[in-house]
Amino acid sequence: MQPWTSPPVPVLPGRGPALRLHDTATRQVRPTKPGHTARMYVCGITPYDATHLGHAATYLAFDLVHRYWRDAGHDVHYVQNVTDIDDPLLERALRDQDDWVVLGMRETALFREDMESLRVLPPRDFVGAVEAIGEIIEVVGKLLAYGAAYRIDDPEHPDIYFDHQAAAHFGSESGYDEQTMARYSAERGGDPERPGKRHPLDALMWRTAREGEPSWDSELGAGRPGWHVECSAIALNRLGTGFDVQGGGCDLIFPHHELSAAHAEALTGEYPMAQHYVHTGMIGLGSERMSKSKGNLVFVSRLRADQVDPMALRLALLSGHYRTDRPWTTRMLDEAVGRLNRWRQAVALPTGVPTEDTVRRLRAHLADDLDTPGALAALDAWATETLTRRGRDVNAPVHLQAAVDALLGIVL
Ligand code: 5CA
Ligand code: ZN
Repeated sequence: MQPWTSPPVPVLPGRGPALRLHDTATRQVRPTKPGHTARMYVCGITPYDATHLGHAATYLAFDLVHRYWRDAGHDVHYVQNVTDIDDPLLERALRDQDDWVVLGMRETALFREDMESLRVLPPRDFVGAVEAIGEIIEVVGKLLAYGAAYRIDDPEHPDIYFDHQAAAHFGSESGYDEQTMARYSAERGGDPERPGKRHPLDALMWRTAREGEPSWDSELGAGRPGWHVECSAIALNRLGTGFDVQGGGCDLIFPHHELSAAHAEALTGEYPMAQHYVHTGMIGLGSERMSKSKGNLVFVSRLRADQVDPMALRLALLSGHYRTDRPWTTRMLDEAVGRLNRWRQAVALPTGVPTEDTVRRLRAHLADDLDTPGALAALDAWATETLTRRGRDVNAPVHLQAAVDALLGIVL
């Protein structure tokens, strides 16, 4: 798919420390150690509805990773998928008497616009499941041949499932016990009760054609792909195994990322698929998590239509730490507008206090598992000082603007 257009990114003098991120698999904040090319895969949208603030917060967190690595001199190979064929898309299309292809295209186009408005750097590869069907078929075929996948004993629908015991490290990504896995599998798109499976946690890889559903002909028989194998195939074919970061919201820890990693292990014989599994907290509305299935959504596009400054929205979503579950409130937006105004007033002055120390602190906070509250506080301090005592550095306003743009993606 065509990704969106990249905003320009200023190049800053100097470097910060190595980026440390929390890894779900080891439950530790550990340094990332990318080579010249840093490799990141982030799970993309299922385009049956518009981008809400939860999605936006998640992609903003990984945008900071992208930006930090670039600032550290890395070339970043960023891959993101679009789950443009899956049950929720088909269900929504049926409900609204829409064509599922058109629905997916429309919501993906809106997502691109939303990401562009928020100045999120685009992935190098933006890949729809439909355009990756051939790759997915190949992966499923190999896993069948290796005995890591099997057809269930159902003459009408002999779907193909992954034998989760084929991956020696199954369970190591989430660290969940079997009971927790069973619960999440039932809640998050799995089918533990499906008769004919060898084990309730085995995951669908290829769903044979059903009346009224789209399907693709293949040597596996006509059908459509399961969800987890989509991300394994798309990631491995572009990044190889052992890539630096696998990302997404914490709702994807299990089963999605566990199974994607297990598919990769069974396929390549190598472990781990990713050096860091990085998960964002959930944005809520009121007391509930914002989710398409609950319908309690605030859309980025709606706020844009209401003339909300996307930079204020970006700042509001970055004001909390990415790993904390946090509710969205209009107060967050009001505070971000106030903060942005102060910063803009400060950089509009002809001189300011020198920025070296502020930029050093900004980088240090970001390197510390994306401590955005700390990073914003460092910038607040610079703005307050500049507004009260002005400072004499004629380059300070321009330098600060460049740093805030490059590292936080905010244009003042
Ligand atoms: N297509 C799959 C991933 S392969 C999917 O989960 N799509 S999604 O549209 O449901 O979500 C897109 C991304 O937003 C995922 O990384 C998901 O974890 C994240 N996300 C969804 N809801 C929230 C929320 N309330 N807060 C933060 N992130 C969220
Ligand atoms: Zn995914």
